[in-house]
Amino acid sequence: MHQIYDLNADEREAIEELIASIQKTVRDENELHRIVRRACEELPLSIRRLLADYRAEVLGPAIQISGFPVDDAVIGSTPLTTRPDPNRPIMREDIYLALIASRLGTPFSFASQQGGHLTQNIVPMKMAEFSQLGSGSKEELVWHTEDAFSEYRPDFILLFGMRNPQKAATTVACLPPETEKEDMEALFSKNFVFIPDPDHASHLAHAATEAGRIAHAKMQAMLSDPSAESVLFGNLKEPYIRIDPQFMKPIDSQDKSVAAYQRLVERIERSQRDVVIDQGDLLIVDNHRAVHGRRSFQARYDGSDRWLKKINVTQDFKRLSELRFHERDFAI
Ligand SMILES: O=C(O)CCC(=O)C(=O)O
Ligand SMILES: [Fe+2]
Repeated sequence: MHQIYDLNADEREAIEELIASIQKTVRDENELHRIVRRACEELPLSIRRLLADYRAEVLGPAIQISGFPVDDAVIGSTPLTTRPDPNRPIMREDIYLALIASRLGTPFSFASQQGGHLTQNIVPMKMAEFSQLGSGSKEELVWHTEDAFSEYRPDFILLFGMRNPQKAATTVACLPPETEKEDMEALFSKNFVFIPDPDHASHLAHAATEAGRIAHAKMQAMLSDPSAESVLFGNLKEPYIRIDPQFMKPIDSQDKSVAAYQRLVERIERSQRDVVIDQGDLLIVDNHRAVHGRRSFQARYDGSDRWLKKINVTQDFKRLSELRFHERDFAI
């Protein structure tokens, strides 16, 4: 179900040159966000065509672009924490992600995640070992729609492999094709509420900045007064999906959408596929057509752990403008 595209030598060279020219001048993430808007037009034509087909849903809900070179020594050790770091350098891998993301829409971040950095580190953290967070490891991260609680959730997420010595697998599944018509119809019922996961909700409680305080207040409002939503939406023939079993609940437990939901959960459980995002691999997931998760793995916490970088993409940045009060132009 997921198509793999291997970069050839010419494409690699062209991308390297483009990134090097950006890296020479770029001073901060706001500037990077602006530069890639135009610079992404200089990606090789083959890549732009691939992304155009993917965006238009000619291709499946997940694609992989492999073969971006990563120098293990240059990237240094795997960060031990996902805490925001004001001195974080812009790495060539960040630029690569931002360039590809910009051909799919506009990259953005949540101010409530990792201080709103444009790209986010997914690394295991000891204190989150058993949690349902990206920084967990010992527990399987149950498959989900990314940021399912938010009406501003990304249209696409990009996951890039900095290193993955444990070969820990990401999982991907789409709406199982055998889902019965009756269940499909029932799942259009707005009978569910979604709850922000702790990654968004908790760590801003003591935010020092005005932006942090506003972001926290927004999350609290969502927790106390969540809106009623459906699992499927869009076109009944080819619906989009919004589902996160760990962070949602039904409003009316007797409604037939609940049994349909339970059947769907079991089918997705059975149909998910493993994808090992290895060093230099970029997995792109359509957040309305597929869910993703992660198998459990043994973390080491010694700087040599699995390390992914993630970037969110929205196709409608205009819609986000009412939430953009952060010093980072791309954060909501
Ligand atoms: O680690 C992975 O492969 C996926 C992580 C993830 O889904 C998340 O952080 O939301
Ligand atoms: Fe995720």
